[in-house]
Amino acid sequence: MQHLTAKAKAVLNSNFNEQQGFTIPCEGLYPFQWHWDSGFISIGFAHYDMEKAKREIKALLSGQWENGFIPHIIFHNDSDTYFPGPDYHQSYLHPAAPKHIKTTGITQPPVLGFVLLELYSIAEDKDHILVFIQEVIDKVYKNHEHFYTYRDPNHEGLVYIYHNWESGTDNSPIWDDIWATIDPPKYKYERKDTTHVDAAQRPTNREYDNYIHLLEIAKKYNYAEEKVTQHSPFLVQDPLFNAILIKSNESLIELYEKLGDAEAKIEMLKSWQKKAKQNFNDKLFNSDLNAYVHYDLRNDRQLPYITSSSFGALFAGVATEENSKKLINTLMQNFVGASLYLCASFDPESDQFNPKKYWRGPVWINLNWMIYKGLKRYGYSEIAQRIKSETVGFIERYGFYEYFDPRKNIENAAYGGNNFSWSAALLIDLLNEK
Ligand code: 2M8
Repeated sequence: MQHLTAKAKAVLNSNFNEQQGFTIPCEGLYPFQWHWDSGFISIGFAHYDMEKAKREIKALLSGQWENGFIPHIIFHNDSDTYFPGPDYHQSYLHPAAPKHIKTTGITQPPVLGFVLLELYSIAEDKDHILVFIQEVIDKVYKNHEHFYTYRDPNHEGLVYIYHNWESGTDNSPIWDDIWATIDPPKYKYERKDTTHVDAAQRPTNREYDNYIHLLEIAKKYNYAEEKVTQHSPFLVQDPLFNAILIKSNESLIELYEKLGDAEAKIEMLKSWQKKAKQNFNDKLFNSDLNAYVHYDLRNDRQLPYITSSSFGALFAGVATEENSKKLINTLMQNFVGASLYLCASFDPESDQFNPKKYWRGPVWINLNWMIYKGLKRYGYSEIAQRIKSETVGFIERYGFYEYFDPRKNIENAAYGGNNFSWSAALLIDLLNEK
């Protein structure tokens, strides 16, 4: 296994931009700094190069907007291998966007809170890492404050996303129900992703029209959050996004308690947590499916599908005892019972399950990592060990790919980009657990 860790480090090191201090997810396909990728990447670095782990986070925060918003991509560099790039997004339309650097105007799952706690746990010199955490923690707090101020119009403690790219699970079949409510124009643009990866493993052109359409709406209103709330056809309370926010709230509380002198912030975080945990269970649990599901706030309905995002509730510790048991049964029946490796990104029992296509079925290492931690948290050690060894198994067999086919006995089960950073980073974490 030491050999595998060494290979993982080589992947991360070669994707690290020494001059600007950030790591690309994957050469060619994703040539900039992505928000949740960087969080996971930083955890990998923390095991062997804490300075890089810190630089990664600082580089991400250098793109934070004045109002606390943290964008989904920070464009430290130029590149013509990706669409849509910095010139398309035009973050300058919003007055709070930084002047010194270009970013997008949409966000991604807020991983930084729990990432800081992971860094603390991994660090040997706790005092030293606390100095760094003290330096950045208020920025992360401000980001959470931004979510609860602008993305929770009904004050439920559950925040919405307004773009599928904000979820991180880009072309999940979940979004098909939203696409059915809109009819975007056929835009003219040149996709780059399908020049790097087989188009059969990526979203369709029509799906890209939807993605661009949502960005066009946000740009039309200069990324003003209140306007997006009024006008976007896509307003979704995503169980993974919210679970990550809740997990990060919990981590911030723990860290502020260590740092001291932050009572007001701790109180505020606790009050967000209380409301969030209640409504997460009341509103997002679907008792027919026995799983947490997405809620379409624009059309006031649950989107009744089981995805790997459903299991984020375990990672966050937000599932009640009763719901957690039902959720585990669902995992055992639909995902394990289907004789697949863990964990398919979409319900293998559904007609819309596609084991080869991006977020419509393949296994993703970051989701497996969170589900592994969640299973351990709830005391399901046997199934936790299984997901861990299957995760390592994929990488051992095929290398550091972006996503994998969950079916057993498939000849080539590795898809998307190769030398993919979070696959390497989280493998390092799994193999070097403390
Ligand atoms: C994928 O998303 C980007 C858009 O953000 C894309 O397809 O162009 C997703 O897998 C996302 O979760 C990930 O953060 C990003 C970079 O790895 O790629």
